[in-house]
Amino acid sequence: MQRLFVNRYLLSAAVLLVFDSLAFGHIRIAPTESTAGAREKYTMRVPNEKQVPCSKIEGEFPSGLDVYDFEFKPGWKIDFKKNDKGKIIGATWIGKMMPYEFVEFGMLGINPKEATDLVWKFVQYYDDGTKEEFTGPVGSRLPSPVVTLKAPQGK
Ligand SMILES: [Cu+2]
Repeated sequence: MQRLFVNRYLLSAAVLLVFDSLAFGHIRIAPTESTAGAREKYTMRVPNEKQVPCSKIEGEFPSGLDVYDFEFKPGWKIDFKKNDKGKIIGATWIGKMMPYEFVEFGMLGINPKEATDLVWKFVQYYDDGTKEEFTGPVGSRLPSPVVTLKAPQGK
């Protein structure tokens, strides 16, 4: 009986880990592959992973990516962050996402001309004062979303 309980516990912990890292967990960017120099629509998927509302997401965009337009989401306000040349380098989304909800935010961008990796950084803020920083390397607990840019075909 004891043994059965332990095994079940381990199994569900393992299942949770797999689901968190593959299916539902974490802020993600899609697509994960695109073409250097191309225009692309990126979608940021933000799940609420806690039992309290989430009300703010801060994003820092990959260097070289030119994000020029944002999807309108009712109930959410977007503050842009610009550098001293007026280029948008990040944004903050402010709204309300309840437990068991997720929100997707679209962005239009122009990829850099070099075939490189686009590394996004996000910080998700919860109403209990906690935050999750998706700024780690690939394979870490809270990884930065990465988009791989391929060279255009025929070049
Ligand atoms: Cu997660």
